[in-house]
Amino acid sequence: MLNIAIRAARNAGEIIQRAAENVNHLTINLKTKNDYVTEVDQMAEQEIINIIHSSFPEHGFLAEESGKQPGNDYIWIIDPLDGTTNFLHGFPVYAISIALQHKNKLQLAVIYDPLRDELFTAERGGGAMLNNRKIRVTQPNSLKGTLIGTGFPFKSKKDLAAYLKMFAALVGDTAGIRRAGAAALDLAYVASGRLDGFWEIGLQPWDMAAGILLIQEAGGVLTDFSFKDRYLQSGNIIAGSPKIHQLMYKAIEPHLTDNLK
Ligand code: 2AM
Ligand code: CA
Repeated sequence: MLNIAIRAARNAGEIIQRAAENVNHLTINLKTKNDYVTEVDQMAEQEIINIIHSSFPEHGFLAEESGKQPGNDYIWIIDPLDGTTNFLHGFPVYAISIALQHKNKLQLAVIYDPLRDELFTAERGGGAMLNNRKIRVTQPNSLKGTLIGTGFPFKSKKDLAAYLKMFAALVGDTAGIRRAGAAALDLAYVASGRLDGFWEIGLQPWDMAAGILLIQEAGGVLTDFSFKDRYLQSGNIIAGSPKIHQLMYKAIEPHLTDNLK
């Protein structure tokens, strides 16, 4: 199943990179650009679903562009292009994210960065890899010197106010905070030790699913803002090594509004 997922991700990567060559030359208005990107997203997603479906016709899907397709106990959670806004601007941070859930448990994860040809993979109980090398989360003793990833809440003004307080609580204690714009890659970077931690409000399941398993298999910890594991439902997530996760939670917790708990 992992090999099929990798093939699907690489093929989608080819579609996206072919489109990227044109996106830089486009001098059309934003509306048309957005439609173009939607087309790229849809083509990449269809490629992924076709490849998986032809090997596993019974499996279900939850994909960003085409939504839910019912199946048996296996569900593939797919973001064909995470970081669409980046892609549209030629900002070189985007990826394909594919995860497989069995009876609500994540079983395998693939995140592929087609620009850098970096393939992050994980299987439950089998560890996490970057291009076939084992990866681990970092183990700092404090926030001092850490590099933390995040995303801005772009939907609700109310969440933005709470978010900015969290940001203020963390920024001074770390070496820096980065907002690169592709949550799946951020999570893969936590798993591979490029980031020491990550938090965001209001993500979608397809932004997170593969990254969650990657971090767990790389020795990291994830929770929602209630210190529970309902992040796929709430979209709110804190991730890092056990120690960094705990320190981030402590900094974030005082700023939680009722709708975030
Ligand atoms: P997407 O490109 O697949 O939609 C970062 O905050 C995450 O939120 C990204 O993974 C991005 O995934 C998603 N997102 C959705 N809409 C967004 C928007 N308007 N601005 C920024 N990120 C957005
Ligand atoms: Ca997307």
